[in-house]
Amino acid sequence: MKLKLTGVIILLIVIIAVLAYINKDTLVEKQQLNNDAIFVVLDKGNEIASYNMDQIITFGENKFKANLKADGKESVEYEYTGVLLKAILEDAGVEFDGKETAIISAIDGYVVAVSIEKLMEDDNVYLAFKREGDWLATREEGGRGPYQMIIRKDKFSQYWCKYAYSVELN
Ligand SMILES: Nc1nc2c(c(=O)[nH]1)N[C@H]1C(S)=C(S)[C@@H](COP(=O)(O)O)O[C@H]1N2
Ligand SMILES: [Mo]
Repeated sequence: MKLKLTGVIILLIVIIAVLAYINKDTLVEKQQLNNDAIFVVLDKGNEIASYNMDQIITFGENKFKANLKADGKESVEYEYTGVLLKAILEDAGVEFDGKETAIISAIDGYVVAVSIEKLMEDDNVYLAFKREGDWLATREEGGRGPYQMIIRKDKFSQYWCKYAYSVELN
């Protein structure tokens, strides 16, 4: 009886160790996926700058709260980490004069337009990469990242852009 119990305990320890090992590998892979995630700035359809996650993070890891309203669900407030979208555009050296809208495009073909007036506001239009301290999962993983454009002051999130890939001023 005692021997049986010891056997079960050892088996459980082995299972836990294997699961921890597998999980460690997926964490490393996830980190890699996030590092490789690219966000591009376009001008008249041409790529003028491109950033990976390491470069995006150099614009600051700003924490802010915003309300995510998933379809058919109650809205939930989360703490996101991201950079102001305008900071990326300024770094890329885009011309703001005479432009009216920022067009954010996603890998699923979704496109969101944000007025330049809104884009230039303090603490509003972000490119987020973490939620509650964790990297945003990719579309393949069932997430909304690796980059998600978030309009912090919006009461609901229908004008946000999941899997954001590029921005262009028009
Ligand atoms: N890339 C992308 N972003 C998107 C959408 C989409 O289909 N693709 N849907 C929008 C809509 S209609 C809503 S309500 C919000 C929230 O969608 P979710 O519930 O899938 O998070 O994301 C917005 N951003
Ligand atoms: Mo929606």
